[in-house]
Amino acid sequence: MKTTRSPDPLLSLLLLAGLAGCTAQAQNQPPAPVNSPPDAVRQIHAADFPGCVQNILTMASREGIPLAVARPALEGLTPDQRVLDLDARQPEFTLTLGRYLTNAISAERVAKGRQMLGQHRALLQAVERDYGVQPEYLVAFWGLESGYGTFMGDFPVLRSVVTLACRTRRAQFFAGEAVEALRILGAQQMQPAQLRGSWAGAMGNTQFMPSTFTRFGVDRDGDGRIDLWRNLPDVFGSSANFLNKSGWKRGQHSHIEVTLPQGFAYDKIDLNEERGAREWRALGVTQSDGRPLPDFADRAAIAIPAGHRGPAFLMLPNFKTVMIWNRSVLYAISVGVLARQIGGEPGLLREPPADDQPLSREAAIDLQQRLIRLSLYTDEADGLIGPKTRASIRAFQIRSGLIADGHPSPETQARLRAAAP
Ligand SMILES: [Ca+2]
Repeated sequence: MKTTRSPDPLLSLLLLAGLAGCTAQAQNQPPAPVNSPPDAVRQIHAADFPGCVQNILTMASREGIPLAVARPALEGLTPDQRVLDLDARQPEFTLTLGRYLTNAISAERVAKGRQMLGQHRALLQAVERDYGVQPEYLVAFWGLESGYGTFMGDFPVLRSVVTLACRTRRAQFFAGEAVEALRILGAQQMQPAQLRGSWAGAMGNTQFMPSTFTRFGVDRDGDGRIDLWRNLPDVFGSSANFLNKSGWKRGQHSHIEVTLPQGFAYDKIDLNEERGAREWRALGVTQSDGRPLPDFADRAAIAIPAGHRGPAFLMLPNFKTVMIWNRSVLYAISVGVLARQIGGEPGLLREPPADDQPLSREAAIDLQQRLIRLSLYTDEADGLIGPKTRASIRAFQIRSGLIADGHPSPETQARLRAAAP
């Protein structure tokens, strides 16, 4: 999660980025919910703000956090209106792959990433030996999350997550985060004012939520504290530990850029359409530089987030691990593309089409309503381009003689407007 107060444009755009209903809000959510008594959670919203804070204090106490830590930290806490304003900002656009990558991966970010890789090589290689995560991937996460430590957020995290717990619908998640923030204060002997992060509670160089910190944080330099703000051994060790525990496969990339042959059957492209290397090879899929697909373990799906005119990505097992970090396909593509470039490879061999425009919520609703008029879409026109909408677009493309990639390209939108005026 990110603060939108940062100078980096990616931060605000990340909040708006969505594919298949995924947003950066999911970042670093723990695989399992924090173990809290559900009755306390249900009661959280029933009370006014001080009462809600009192409920969190009760939860923290049940979770074994000393009252001597929790009570002074929560005393007199008031809601942070800036946090509520930022939380109320709804996604206005579905970002295009091209726009997302432009914001995530600048030439400067690649250059600085290569510089950081050289500068911290010995440390990164030691972390790789212990956790199996390649140095260029750790640097890529670092670059995307905080611009290599240049924007980590300056909100007091405890106040942010208490505000979100007591004043939004995600009470359960953020109350758990508040308890974990209190646990950090006790274990790390920190003052609430020292625990700084994004408006939504993500902290330090790789923007860990409090629960991610307490579950996966590592004191790698052995000074007795986990410092994700200033200590790079702790930052890299903790990030690699998270990825390792989330299933990272040692030494493997997260994606391969691939080329699909002329006349490819695009109905085989879906996040759930997983095939083995031999099957994809038999369908004519190659690496984008023309070499045959290498063997890979398990099965993998292909993503074409900019349609058939844009790049195609074979999503290897580590792609799924990146999506545990942040459940956005575009984020996961960005991590892999940036990591490969930091590692010395060129960028994408196929650029996203330049004429693809971000789809506003209104334009997406309009598109869905036209599909409804053609009896190709039966769900509610909600302005979210998910799997059902893409399947409907695909059906329209088939009956219009277009390549059926399910992508709302400018041509597909124009043909749809003509067919359903
Ligand atoms: Ca340490």
